[in-house]
Amino acid sequence: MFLKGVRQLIGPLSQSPGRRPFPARPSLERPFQFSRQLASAGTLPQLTKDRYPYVKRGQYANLDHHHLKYFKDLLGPNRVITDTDECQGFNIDWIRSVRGYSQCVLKPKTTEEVSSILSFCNEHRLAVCPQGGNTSLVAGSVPVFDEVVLWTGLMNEIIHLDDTSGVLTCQAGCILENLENYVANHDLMIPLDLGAKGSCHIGGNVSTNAGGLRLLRYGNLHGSILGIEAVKADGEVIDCLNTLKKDNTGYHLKHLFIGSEGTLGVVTKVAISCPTKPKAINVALLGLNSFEEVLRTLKKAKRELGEILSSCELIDNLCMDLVLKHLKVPPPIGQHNFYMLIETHGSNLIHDEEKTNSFLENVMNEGLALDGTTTNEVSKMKSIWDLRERITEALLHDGYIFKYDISLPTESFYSLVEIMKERLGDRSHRVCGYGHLGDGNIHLSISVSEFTKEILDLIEPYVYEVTSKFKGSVSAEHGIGFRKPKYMHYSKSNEAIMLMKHIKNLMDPNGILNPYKVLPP
Ligand code: FAD
Ligand code: 2HG
Ligand code: ZN
Repeated sequence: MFLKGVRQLIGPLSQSPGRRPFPARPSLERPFQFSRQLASAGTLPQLTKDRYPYVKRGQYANLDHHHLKYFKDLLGPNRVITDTDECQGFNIDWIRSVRGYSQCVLKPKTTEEVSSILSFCNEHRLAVCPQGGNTSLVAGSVPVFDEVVLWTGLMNEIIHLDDTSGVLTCQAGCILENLENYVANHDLMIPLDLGAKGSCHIGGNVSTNAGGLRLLRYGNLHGSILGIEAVKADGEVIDCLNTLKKDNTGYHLKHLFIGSEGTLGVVTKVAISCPTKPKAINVALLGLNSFEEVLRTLKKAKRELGEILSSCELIDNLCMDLVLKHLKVPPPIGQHNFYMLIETHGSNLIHDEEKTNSFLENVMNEGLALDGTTTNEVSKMKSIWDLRERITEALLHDGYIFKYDISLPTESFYSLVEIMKERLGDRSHRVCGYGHLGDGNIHLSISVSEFTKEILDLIEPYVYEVTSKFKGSVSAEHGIGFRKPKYMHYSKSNEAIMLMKHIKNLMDPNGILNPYKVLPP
């Protein structure tokens, strides 16, 4: 449905084969095999140990043939990967910014196998890097040195769906998009959606407390994950696989595993509460001149769309130019400094459509938006969403990318982009911003021709100092991973960091789980 007087989308925007296919993780049918080949193709990123020489390997054992024999006896030869080429894809991150040199990838299928692996590694002081879809944007999912990779991709069983309560129980290695398709057949939806959903695993999502495109409406995983089963570093299985909405029996241990990025345990099963699938979805794309107008439009969207607002995203002109060029599609509306993508989820198509159209009419009449289009046709909504979701992929074609995933008070949301633009001048290709405006979460991206220490030093820690001055968070949704431990103090007190270290020592006294990640040294 298009609004009278508003520029309309003519035909499909994009001939791209689907919503998911970004280069390193494109195929739903064979998400793993294809991605690993691509991850290891082309020029290799510098080894992490050389690029970051100040990070020293811990006192862990070196893998030997006794260890390998144990793993092969446990899993069989086909689920223990030692071939250097095959291991490569597990050693390199999605944006190809780091590279470990693990010589061993383990592919368990059951909780019991994970338990045996961890118990053995703990006893023999072998460091372990848990890995799901390897879409981490903070280099959390790949080894820094030679940690054994524990890949969850074969733990992909859906265990149970209660279609009355909406609770889905599954193994941690299920691909998010597969879960979404599964529950959609039962008129339910997964309360989490992100551009990497064709590759990322639900266990990875839980371990990073992933946010995504509709957090504004459906909240974060601390709310929707009802239960977790996880294996501690010593192999002990912690069964908190609760499926009840309400359960106040003591400490909620599940929260320790949500967002701890594989440093406290390996998540093996999850129970997630799935809302009813919306019957009506509408999408609007607006073009605006200034950030001030963006803020006023956001406020209006919250007031006027109220209970049906499901997403409110921002794209700046530099990101839009890049993604249009990359997708090879014509611009859906005229060129503007800012674009807002607004989506509604509701149960009455006519009512929601009227509401969305009248919202667009109002913001245009008031001169807040200069241009805009609305639609509820599936292919057109997908084309609009592609413009937002595929920016990460488009940026990969713009050189080496420094990424910052920052929470800021909404009024300062775009300031960081402007400040960094000014600081870097012509030393960068592009300093651009996009992200989850409705949640105050900006993705600042800086592209340069190649990584250099000089440019890194110009950006960091300055970018985090500015974030801290604005009282923002240095990680809104991607986590801390390998990239940010030394900057955590910009967002957390010393006392809070010390308590985290105590919890880590209690749960993983030998520090075998995902070392060099999350906690500052
Ligand atoms: P991995 O990358 O494999 O691992 C992530 C971390 O979790 C690592 O520290 C790893 O050790 C740990 N881990 C993985 N599985 C387990 C397990 N079973 N038990 C314990 N630890 C485990 N993130 C967002 O929050 N919002 C977005 O909108 C978003 N969009 C993205 C779009 C693109 C194109 C890409 C490439 C990434 C995006 N991300 C986003 C980042 C990423 O997809 C998320 O962090 C995702 O949750 C990671 O899932 P994964 O299975 O790939 O985990
Ligand atoms: C998104 O919102 C993701 O698209 C990725 O969180 C952000 O590429 C990024 O920096
Ligand atoms: Zn995001």
